[in-house]
Amino acid sequence: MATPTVVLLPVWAAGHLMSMLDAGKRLLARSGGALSLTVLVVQPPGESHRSEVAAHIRREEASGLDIRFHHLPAVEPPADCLGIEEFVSRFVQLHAAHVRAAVSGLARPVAALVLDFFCTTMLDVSRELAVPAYVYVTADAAFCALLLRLPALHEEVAVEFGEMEGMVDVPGLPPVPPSCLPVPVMDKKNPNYTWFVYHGRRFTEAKGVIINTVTELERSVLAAIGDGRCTPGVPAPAVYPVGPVLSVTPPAERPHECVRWLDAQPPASVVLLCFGSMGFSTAAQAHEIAHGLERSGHRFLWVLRGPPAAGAREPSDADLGKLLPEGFLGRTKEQGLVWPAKAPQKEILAHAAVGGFVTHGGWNSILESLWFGVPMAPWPLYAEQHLNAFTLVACMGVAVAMEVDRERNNFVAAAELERAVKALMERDSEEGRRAREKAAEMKAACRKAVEEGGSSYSALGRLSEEIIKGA
Ligand code: UPG
Repeated sequence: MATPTVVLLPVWAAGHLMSMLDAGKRLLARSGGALSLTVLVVQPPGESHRSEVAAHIRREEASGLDIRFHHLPAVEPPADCLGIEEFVSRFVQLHAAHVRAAVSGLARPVAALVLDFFCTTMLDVSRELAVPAYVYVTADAAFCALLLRLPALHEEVAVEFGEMEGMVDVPGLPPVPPSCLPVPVMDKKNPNYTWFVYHGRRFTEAKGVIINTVTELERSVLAAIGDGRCTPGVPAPAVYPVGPVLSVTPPAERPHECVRWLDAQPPASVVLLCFGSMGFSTAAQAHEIAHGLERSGHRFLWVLRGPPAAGAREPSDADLGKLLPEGFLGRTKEQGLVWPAKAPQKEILAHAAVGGFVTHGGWNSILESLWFGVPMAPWPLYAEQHLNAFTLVACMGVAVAMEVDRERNNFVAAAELERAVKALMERDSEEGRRAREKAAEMKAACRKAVEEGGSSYSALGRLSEEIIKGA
């Protein structure tokens, strides 16, 4: 009989696609050849996404692993969407007939369907086809707990969360200040919010929830999900914390310019600033960052770029000159490097010269930082990043807090950045010392988790057995 296959349905954004593909590959390896992998590829809207996805697929196809890519027919994107969460959810929903046809037409027996958390509408397809379905959460368990809890919270909190009295109760987390909730949760009238409530409700219909996290990192919130405290009255979903799922590839043969620059810096002396796949570069904010860094006196590597969709061309020195204060690049020649394009973040975090990371707090960036034991100062911008910033400081203790003005487009003043960088980097800072120690502890925990006998290794084993049993 043909090897049963696990069908993955990822969304196309790099932070989702790569994470899910890697988790799938680990499952494949853990099954010892008992399972194969089929990836349903949604044709993403927009040329830049399409070529990025095509490049990932080419790389995976060359890997020689038992992975097949099944391209779904192109679908007209939904019109009149108010935000990205609504857009992604509706766009995926429009693929239902194609997903049904693809899954039912596969030559191999389908053992399970694994859906990105934005794809819960496809639980209907899995039910129709009687295929067990799992949800894959590319973010952390805290976010998963909030989503599971959201349908009930929606009933309990009559006003907007931003106007409520007191704190938000998410089992397994300390009381959450409403100002730390994810962006889509902050406006109940927005369809993005409605979609979050929808996905949270549907998570419990899945056979299990696979989370890219580590038990040792989020023990109490994982326990709260597992024992049903986040979903009273509904059977708790099985939880599989299988992280950190990161594709750490060997360094390039010819070291990247950023890495060569780091080679010349003392150990743990450089603060990295990098803001995810979308980048972040408004002129007003760039000025504040520049002043803050310069005044901090610490060495820095600043990845300064805007969203890739804004144009294929990365900013030139002349463009940078317009974004940065006059004379900044000249004055800080010895202190730092401003890199105006996508940088090899994992290689940079792996470098001994890096001692701290100012990050937008995307979950992949957080896991990469912890994998290399680098403490952080979170600067949340969008999606669930404000909640991540809260858990990094309040639960995990691996970061120093930085004051971000949510009312002003997440503005951080130069003086605040200077303070946070000093707190993060200076040897005699108590806050920094605690974050460094915790980050070192979590580095060890993350590495142990994926080794034989580790928590994530075992969770992946349980998942693989469960899927094989049902195949
Ligand atoms: N990266 C680089 N170089 C850069 C910028 C980014 O290599 O110059 C990489 C980085 O190493 C990481 C990825 O790009 O692997 C970025 O992933 P992540 O940190 O998760 O950020 P986003 O791409 O913004 O991720 C989206 C959401 C985020 C969420 C994540 C997972 O914005 O909030 O946690 O998806 O669901």
